[in-house]
Amino acid sequence: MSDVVTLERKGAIAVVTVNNPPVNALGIAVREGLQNSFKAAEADPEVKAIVLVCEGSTFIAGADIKEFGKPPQAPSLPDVVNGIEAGSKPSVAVIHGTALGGGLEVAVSCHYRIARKDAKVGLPEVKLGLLPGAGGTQRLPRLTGVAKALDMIVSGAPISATEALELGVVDQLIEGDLLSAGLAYADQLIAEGKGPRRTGERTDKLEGVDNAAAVAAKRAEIEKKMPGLFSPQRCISAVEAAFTLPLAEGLKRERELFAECLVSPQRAALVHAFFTERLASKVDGLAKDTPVRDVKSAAVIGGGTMGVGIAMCFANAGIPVKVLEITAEARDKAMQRARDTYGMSVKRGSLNEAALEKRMALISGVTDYADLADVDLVIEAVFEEMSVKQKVFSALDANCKPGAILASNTSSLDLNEIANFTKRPEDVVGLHFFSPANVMRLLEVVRGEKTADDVLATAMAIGKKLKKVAVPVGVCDGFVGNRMVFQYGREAEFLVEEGATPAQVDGALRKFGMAMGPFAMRDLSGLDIGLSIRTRQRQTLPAEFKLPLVLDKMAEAGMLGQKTGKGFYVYEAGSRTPLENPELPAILAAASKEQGIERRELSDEYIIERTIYALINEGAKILEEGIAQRASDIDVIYLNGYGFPAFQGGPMFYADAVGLDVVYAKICEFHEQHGAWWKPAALLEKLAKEGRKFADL
Ligand code: T1G
Repeated sequence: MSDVVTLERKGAIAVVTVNNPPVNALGIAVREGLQNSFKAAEADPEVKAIVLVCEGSTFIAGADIKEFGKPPQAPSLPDVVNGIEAGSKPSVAVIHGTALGGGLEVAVSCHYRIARKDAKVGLPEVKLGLLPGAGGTQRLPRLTGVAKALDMIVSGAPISATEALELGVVDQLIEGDLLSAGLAYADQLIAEGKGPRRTGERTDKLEGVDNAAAVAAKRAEIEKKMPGLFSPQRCISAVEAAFTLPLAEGLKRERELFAECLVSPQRAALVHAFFTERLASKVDGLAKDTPVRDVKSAAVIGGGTMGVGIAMCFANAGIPVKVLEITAEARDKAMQRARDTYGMSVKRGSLNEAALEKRMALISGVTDYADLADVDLVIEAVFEEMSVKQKVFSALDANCKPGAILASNTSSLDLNEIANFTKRPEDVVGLHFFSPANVMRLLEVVRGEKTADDVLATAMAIGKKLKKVAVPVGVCDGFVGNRMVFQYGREAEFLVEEGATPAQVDGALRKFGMAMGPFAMRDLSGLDIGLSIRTRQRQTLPAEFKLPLVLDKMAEAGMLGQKTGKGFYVYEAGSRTPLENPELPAILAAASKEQGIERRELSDEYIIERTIYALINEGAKILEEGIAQRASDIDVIYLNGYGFPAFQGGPMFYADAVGLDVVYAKICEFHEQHGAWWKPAALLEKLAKEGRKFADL
C-alpha cells in the first residue's frame, strides 16, 4: 500500500483508509493505493467485507485537477473503480464532507454507501469543462434515474446527504465516528448474508420512464441557457449511453466524450479559473503568519443600496453590524431596505423566515458616530465625493477605538488621500464591493501606501469569511476592474459612432460569452454615471485623448437608461426587457456627423478586438505598474465582477490563448487609427517580441 492509502484488517473486515490532504484528491498514489488495497482484500480469505473511509475534512473530492493536461498515468480512475465494483466481497463507502467528481464515482462503484448527515455528494466536472469520466454518467442514472442524473451532471451542483438517501444514492445516514459506523454497517451486511450489489448491474431506475424525452428536454434547455459551452451537451450524450448501451459500451462512450472535453480550450480555461481564484488570496510579500485582527463586530456608514448590501454580507456571515445614517428617517429606511431584500429571498424560496429574522437581528441602525466606539471594522459606503469622505473619516478617527480597521468602499477615489484624513492611515484599507454587494462575489482589497500588513491580512480574511473572492489591488483611478472597464466602455461607445448599433455590439459580446453587453449594462446602471466620467475626462485629459459624444447626445434627448424608460433600448413600464429604440439611429447619426465619422459596417470580430483588446492593453499597464500582483488576479477580477465568461479564462488568459503577438499587432494598428488611447503597454510589447505569455510572468 502507499502512505496515502492504508489497508488493515479488523476481524473479517478490511479497512481501506485514504489520507491525502487537503481533499483526498485521486492523484496517482491514491489510485495505486486503492487498486492494490482492494485487490489485497479480495485475495485475503479472512476478509468478508470491505470498508472505505477517508481521513481529514472530506471524503475524496475528485480527481487531482493538477494532473489534467499531463500525460495519463496508470492505473486510470476508470480501471480503479471498475475493479472495486467487480469485487466479490461487499464494499461500503463511508462519506463525509464532500464526495465530489471522482470521489462520488469511487463511492458509487462500492456496493453500499453510508454518509454523515451534513455531507454533500455531486459530480461538478462540468464546471471544469469536463464530464464525469470514471463511470459517473453510467452509474449515477442507475441510482437516481436519468432525469435527476442529468440535472446533477449538467448543473454540477451537489446534493445533500438527505436528498441522496431519498434518491437511493446512499443507504444510511450516520452520526459520530466514521470508522465505527462503517464497521457496524459491514458487520450487518455479513450477518444478513448480503453480498456485492453492483451499481452497474442495476437497471430498475432506467426502466419504465421516457428517458429519451428527458434527454431531449435537457438538450433544448442547455442549447438555450449555455449555448457557448462545450461540455454540457457531451454530458447529456454520455448519460444517454447509460440507457441506450450496455454498461461496458456505455463506459467506453463516456471515455470518448471525456477525452473530447479534456482537450477542449474551455477545459483549460475553466481549470485556470478554479486554481487562480484560490491563488488570488495569496498576497505577495505578506508573511504567512501575519497576525489577523479579531473582527467580532462591524459597522457600515451609509444606508444606501451599497451600504445595506455590505451590511447584509456581515449578517449573512453571522457578524453583528451597525448601519449608520445621518437621520432617523434614513436609518429606518435602510433597515427596511435590508428587510425587503431578505424578503425577496424568502419569496424566491432561497431563505426561510426564521433565517431572515436571525439575520435582521444582527443588523442595527444608528445615527450617532459615538455608537461605533466598540466596533472592530467600519466600512464607509457614502457618496463618491472626496469632501464627504473627509467628513466621515474624520468622524471615524475621533470615535472609533484604537485598532479598529477603517475601510472605504470607494470605487475609484484615492485611498491614500482618504487615509490621510485620519491620524491612523496604517489602519485604513479599501474594501471595494460590487453591486449588489450581497450577491456579487468579487471584493477588491485596496492596499494603501500606509496600510499595515496585519490590516491587509485581516481584510483578506474578512473577505473569505464573507464568502467573497478577495483580490488585493493597488491604488489608482478605478483600481483594476473599473480602470479596465472604462477602456472597454469607451471603445463600445466609439463603435456605435463608427457604424455599429448597440444591439450589434451587445450581441457580439454576448456571443463571446459576456453575461451582459456594455449598452444593456449602461442602461441598467444609468447613462449619467458614464456621462459624469466623460465630463470629468473632458476637463482633465489632453486633447489627443478623443472622447465619444454618444452619451452626451443620449442625455440631451433625456434618455438615461432603464430609470427613464429609454436609453440604448426602450423599456415598457415595469419591464427590464430591452426593446429597440426607434429614436436611436438619428442620435447615432448625429454623433457620427459631429465626430466627422463616415458610418461603416463593422464585423463582430472587429467589435471583440476593439473591446476585449482594450481590456487586455489596460490590464498589461496595470501589471507593469504593480497595481495587480499577477495576470491571473486580473482574470479572477473579471470573472467574478464583470461577467467575463469563465470558459474564456479571463482577459489575460484569453490574450495568451489568442497569442500576444497577434494581440500586440492589432493594438499597434488601432494605435495608428484611433490615437493615444491605444498606445500599446510596454509589457505587452516586450512579451510579444519575446514570444512569451502573461502566464510566464
Ligand atoms: N484536485 C486538486 N486540488 C484540489 C482539488 C482537486 N480536485 N480540490 C481542491 N483542491 C485544492 C485547492 O486548490 C486548494 O489548494 C485546497 O485543495 C483547498 O481547496 C474523473 C475528472 C472540495 C469543496 O471539482 O470544490 O473528479 O489553494 O480552498 O473551500 O470524473 O476544493 O490550498 O493550495 O477549495 O474547503 C472534480 C473541486 C474534479 C472539486 C473544498 N472535483 N474542489 O473547498 O477548499 S474532476 C471538483 C472543490 C473529476 C472525474 C473527474 C473544493 C472543495 P490550495 P479549497 P474548500
